[in-house]
Amino acid sequence: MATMPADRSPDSTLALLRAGYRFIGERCDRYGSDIFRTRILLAPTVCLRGRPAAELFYDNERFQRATAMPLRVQRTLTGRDGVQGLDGPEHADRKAMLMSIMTPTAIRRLGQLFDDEWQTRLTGWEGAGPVRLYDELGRLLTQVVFAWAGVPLPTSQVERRAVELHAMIEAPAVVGPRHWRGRLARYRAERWLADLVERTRVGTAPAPAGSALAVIAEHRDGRGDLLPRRVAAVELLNVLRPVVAIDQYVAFAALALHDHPAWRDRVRDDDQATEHFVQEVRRYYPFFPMAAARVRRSFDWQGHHFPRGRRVLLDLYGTNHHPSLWPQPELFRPERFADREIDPFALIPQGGGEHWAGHRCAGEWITIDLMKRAVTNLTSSMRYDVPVQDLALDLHRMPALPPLGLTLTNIRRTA
Ligand code: HEM
Ligand code: MYR
Repeated sequence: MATMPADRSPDSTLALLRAGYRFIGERCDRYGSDIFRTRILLAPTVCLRGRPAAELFYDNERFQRATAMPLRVQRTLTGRDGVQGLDGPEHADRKAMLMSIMTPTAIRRLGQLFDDEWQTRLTGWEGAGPVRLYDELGRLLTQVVFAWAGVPLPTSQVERRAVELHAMIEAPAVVGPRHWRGRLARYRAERWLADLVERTRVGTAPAPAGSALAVIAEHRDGRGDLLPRRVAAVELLNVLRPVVAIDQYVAFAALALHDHPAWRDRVRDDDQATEHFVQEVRRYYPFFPMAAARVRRSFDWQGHHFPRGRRVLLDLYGTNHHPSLWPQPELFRPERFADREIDPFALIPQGGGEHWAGHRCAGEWITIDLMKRAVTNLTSSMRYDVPVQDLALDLHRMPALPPLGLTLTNIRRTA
């Protein structure tokens, strides 16, 4: 057996929370190895990055998701008993339910709602004071995704639900009040949505056919059973929450346009260039740092032993920045996508492998579509100034938003 480099420290949980996105990458660089051992949450853990590692990690025969996700992440970001922690036929059934919501027609409808709402809000941004893009997009996406998912939301509640969903997204990797806000937000949102699912089932809150609410409330599993309503609420939140999280990618796209102004002209009226730009935003900017799994059955790989039950973390950020996959990975260069196919194990900001058979993100197409629309709206229908502000990304923080969520001023409509 080859020796796996090992972290010396008795436990690296705090180091991980402190180091953030570079935790795995820094150690891989130091050890000269894309695999090393450490202890996280007091248990031995293997950390991996790179293409072969991603291919290994998404092999369902070797890894499972049951008990893989730390509880603090389940209690805030993902919820418990949802698709993220399922394996085998149960996962296939739940994932098929979610993927059935993501038809090309449904994605187009969501995109149309997004563009229409952007235009409506643009009227309000014109002549207004500074607009914090992250916060404003959070509210915009909340309004749009609730309407799309068939979940009733009075205008007066948009702000509250946006804050609630942001609280879940910002909570998993921090300690203190920000973490507890996320737990409370999830507790409240699950209760409210479980009640809505119940009312949909008995017919007092009917949901439009094909909407996420209808599909999830009415879904029957392999045994013909409805989902417990709390689990249905978790899955509904698995659609609502991450669509709102796209506001971070929109803020990152605006940041990239600011740092690389030549791309404002290059993306205008050019779908290919817009696509390359969006893919590079997904590759370059830090978002979901790592994915977690457990060894299902012991095996050996590249001379290393993986015992049954061992937790494994795959560095998503580090794989997207791996020098052997991405020449000059720290340069933002959308043109790198002009002459390369998308490799499902190399560009993995939303997980790798397959959508139906594996745990790859169910909302990847929605994310790309809405990001492209956002880039088009930012470049073709408006002009704005980016006032002096701290725009530095803080890779120590997960998620790594710029401090003011990117503030824009002097917004005016151009088309
Ligand atoms: C899973 C990232 C948007 C729904 C994931 C995973 C990542 C991810 C890293 C886990 C992959 C793994 O476990 O191996 C992101 C990012 C997004 C985003 C960065 C940008 C905002 C979305 C959207 C939706 C969505 C818009 C739904 C509309 C899901 C679901 C899963 C998932 C349901 C669980 C899939 C499974 O376990 O089989 N996402 N996602 N995500 N995502 Fe996303
Ligand atoms: C979603 O809402 O599912 C998509 C976006 C969430 C981004 C959260 C980023 C920080 C998460 C740290 C979790 C570590 C997981 C092992």
